Amino acid sequence: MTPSPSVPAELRSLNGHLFHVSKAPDKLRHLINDLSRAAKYISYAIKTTEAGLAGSVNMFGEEQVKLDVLSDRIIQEHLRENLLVSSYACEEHDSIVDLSPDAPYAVAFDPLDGSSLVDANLAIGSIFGIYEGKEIIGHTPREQVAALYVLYGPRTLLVYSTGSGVHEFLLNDVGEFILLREHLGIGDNAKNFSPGNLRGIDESQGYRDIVESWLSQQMTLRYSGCLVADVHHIFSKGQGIFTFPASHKYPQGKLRHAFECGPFAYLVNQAGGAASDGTQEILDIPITAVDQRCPLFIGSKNEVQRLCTSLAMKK
Ligand code: AFP
Repeated sequence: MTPSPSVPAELRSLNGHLFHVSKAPDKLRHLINDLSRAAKYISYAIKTTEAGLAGSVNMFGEEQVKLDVLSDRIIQEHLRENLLVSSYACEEHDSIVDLSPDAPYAVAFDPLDGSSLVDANLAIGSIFGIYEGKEIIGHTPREQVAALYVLYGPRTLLVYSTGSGVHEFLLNDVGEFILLREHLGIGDNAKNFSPGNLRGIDESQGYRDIVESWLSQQMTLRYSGCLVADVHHIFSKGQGIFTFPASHKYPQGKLRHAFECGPFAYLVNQAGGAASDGTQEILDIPITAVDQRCPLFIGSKNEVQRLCTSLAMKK
């Protein structure tokens, strides 16, 4: 839903929206504001550094820190300084990192999803899932108190939910995230499909059948290789399905449960869509390890259901 021009200015800023519309608890609001601040630095770094581009060196001829490592450092610095985070799990570390022991939140994040696309200058993103307390391991994504992602494309967008709808913000020229659309919804039926790991069709007749049915229905193909961009496409069009099944190459799937599948399952669920690993809702799969992976089928409810049925009928 596009906000009417009469929406008061204080409801259009990310902070104002968190406060007045989502009524997020103060500490959660501060944490999300800090994450949005980290995202601004990452957005700037993506535009201004050659790091990650083939053969990139800085003006002194030194090899530059890769953008995914830099993004990780930027987020860590923001998490450390606010004293709101007890621990975090992220793609760049094998185990949980402890911060302030009595702090109210734990954060799972992927600092730069789709980093292999930097060379190609395609859209990339950051993903965050927020839990109350000290632990991430042992929780299910349903227990998140908030999730958000930032999409660094031609424009930088931030999409968040604290459990009362999904809201989209645009980073403007003066460095503020300003409300673009509120209460994003995902319709039950898909017209677009985003099929990851197509190798899976040789190993699962059920996956082959569903992909062939999408082709025969002349559904629209949209696949970029960045989960953030591909699922944002579903939010933006209000329908669609993204798939990434397991296969011989990725026996448990490729996508990480804590920082990719979990936060998106929370957001898509808030928008009326569904997310499954083929047999159960992603929201109910406990997080058992930082590097846990799972298959992901996410988007319009009916299509996710049809896919799960097809997978169950023909292995
Ligand atoms: P990178 O961060 O290594 O680029 O991986 C991105 C990703 O985890 C996710 O964003 C994509 O949906 C998925 O991998 C794409 O995988 P394929 O390149 O195998 O299609």
